[in-house]
Amino acid sequence: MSLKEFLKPYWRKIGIFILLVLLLGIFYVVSSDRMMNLSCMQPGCANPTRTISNCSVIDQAGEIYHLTADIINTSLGTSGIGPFSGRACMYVTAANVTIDCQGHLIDGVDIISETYGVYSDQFNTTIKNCIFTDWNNPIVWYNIGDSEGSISNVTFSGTQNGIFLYDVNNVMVENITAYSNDIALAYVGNNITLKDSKVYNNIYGMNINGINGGSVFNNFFNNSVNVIRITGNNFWNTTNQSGTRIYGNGTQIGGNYWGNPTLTGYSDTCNDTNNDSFCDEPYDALNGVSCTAGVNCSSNTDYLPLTGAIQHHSSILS
Ligand SMILES: [Ca+2]
Ligand SMILES: [Ca+2]
Repeated sequence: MSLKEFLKPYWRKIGIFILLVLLLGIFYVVSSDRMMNLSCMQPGCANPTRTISNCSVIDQAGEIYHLTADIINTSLGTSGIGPFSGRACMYVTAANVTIDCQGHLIDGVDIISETYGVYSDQFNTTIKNCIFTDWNNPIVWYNIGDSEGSISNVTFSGTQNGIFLYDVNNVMVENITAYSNDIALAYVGNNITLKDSKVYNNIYGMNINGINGGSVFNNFFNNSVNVIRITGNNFWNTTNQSGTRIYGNGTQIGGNYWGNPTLTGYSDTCNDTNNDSFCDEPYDALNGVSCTAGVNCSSNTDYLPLTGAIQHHSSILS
């Protein structure tokens, strides 16, 4: 009897066995890939990374983009990418992406109307370690709703309208350095936090419109007008707690340092009779005056304005 004849009664079973093995193999490949994706939601997982060295469409969801070179005098005009006549250097079209400039510069050509360093209308964009100059807006996030995104360690100057978040909620903005802009920060949205930032020598520091539940604390403001407009109800201090002040003496953090270029800002001149390096009276950020808690403070009051600076402001201005 040949082998073929011997196996003949079993062909059907062998076929089914091979089919099962194939199906199991496919299931294994699909499930392991799925597990990798799921595990990437855990802390410490390394998301896929890629490098970019020029203006780009950021279109791979979940990926980290590392900028590896300065982008100088990038001329966009109508040949750029993104919305509004294509005037974005980086145009984010996918969710959950990170742009890490690694300290590199994204520089435009003077201030041309409607030019953007980074434009995103996507969920959970992260922008960090970037320097922007010469844009209408260094960063625009537009019509995202719930964002859950963050902007950190970003410096920008020589821009017209600064960081602009429009109809964007739940954003963390921290460790920002903004100077020599017309407006540094403009928001329309809820639950946007600004902390640990230096906002100075701008014409206007902040323009907060239609926002509620925002938190603004441990920032240094030193602008011609620190807050041009506020609507809604927002927190202008965190609880009195130990921490590193953005500026001045003191081991406790709380509210913001309210300076101005002539050294006559509220934090520059307020009373601190108990020497705790907080102004003795709250600062009503809406009306730009001191107020008495429980009596005449608006719903936009810094109850722990910082004071106790020992240096001239020039020590913090870079
Ligand atoms: Ca330039
Ligand atoms: Ca005090």
